[in-house]
Amino acid sequence: MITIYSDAHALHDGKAELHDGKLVSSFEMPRRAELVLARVKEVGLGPVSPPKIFGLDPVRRVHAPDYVAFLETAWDEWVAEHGEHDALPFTWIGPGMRRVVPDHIDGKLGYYSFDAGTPITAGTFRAIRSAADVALTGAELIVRGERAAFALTRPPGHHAHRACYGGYCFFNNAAVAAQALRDAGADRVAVLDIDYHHGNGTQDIFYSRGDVLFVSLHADPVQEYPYYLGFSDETGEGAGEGANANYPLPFGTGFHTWRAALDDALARIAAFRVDALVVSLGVDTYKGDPISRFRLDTADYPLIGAALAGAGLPTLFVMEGGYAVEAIGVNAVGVLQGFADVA
Ligand code: 6XA
Ligand code: ZN
Repeated sequence: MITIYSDAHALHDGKAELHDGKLVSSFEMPRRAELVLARVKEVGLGPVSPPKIFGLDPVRRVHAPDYVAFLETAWDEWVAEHGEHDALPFTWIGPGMRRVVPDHIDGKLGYYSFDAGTPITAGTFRAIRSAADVALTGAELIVRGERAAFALTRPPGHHAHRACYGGYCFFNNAAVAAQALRDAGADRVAVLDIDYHHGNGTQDIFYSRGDVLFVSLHADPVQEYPYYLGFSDETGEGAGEGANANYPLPFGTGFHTWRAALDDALARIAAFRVDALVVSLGVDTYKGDPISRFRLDTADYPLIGAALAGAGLPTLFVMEGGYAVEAIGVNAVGVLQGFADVA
């Protein structure tokens, strides 16, 4: 299986995030992707290739032009106002307030975001542009007939909405890739999100569309971030009715329960008859993850990969979360090895 990787991800290197009422070191760090890459090489998963440059047009297929333009200049606007430290929002639009884009960068940060855990740094825009290119390069491999590819994206993407960032995510790499697959001729595509957190951004981007099925297994939003989306009664709307499925699972979920939900999700994907599958691959379901509360073990990840291969679909893996850095490589690549062993 080919891995697409660029070290441009390291240009996004946040110092701190608001966590449990304190500013703490960012969980989402460059070392995550470096360790996944090291494991890809260690086990000989396959070749590692740099991304092609696609530019921002394919990004704007799922993100609003004003949002992309905001991200492009946000750091410079922040530095002009506050100096060269990470940009974090501190206020958001509450009920009864007006949705008008402010002139001031502090207002813009709140307007285009939904949390205080996602710093914008000097190199963020270059990193997220590169991550989108990594996902698009992986999608192109699938279009050209590869059975599978691994887009080693960082920062992650699945929390990013059409015009809103949060949850360490700016451009929704999986959504950009799914849209690129559609634009290259796939009639129907599925995005299966197995990260611990609900992929609220991906769901929202495709919610009223019948051509992209979104299915997500995640911690129940009554208990866990992102709290305000990811419930089981969210089934899509309009043309997208029936093309969205959520499997919220309680704190403490172990592999037996998780696997049963995966089998149900895969049956749903089979019934939808898609031409390609995008997997939002988060391994923050791991029992040792510092910000998560599922109980999956390292030995479970190859079994997940094997189950995914059983769907028999051209499959693009797009990296999302996972913060137990000493285990992230073994767990993420374990899924890919499990897939490759069966496919
Ligand atoms: C709040 C938690 C962010 C979750 C990021 C993640 N700071 N999403 O892993 O999949
Ligand atoms: Zn996550």
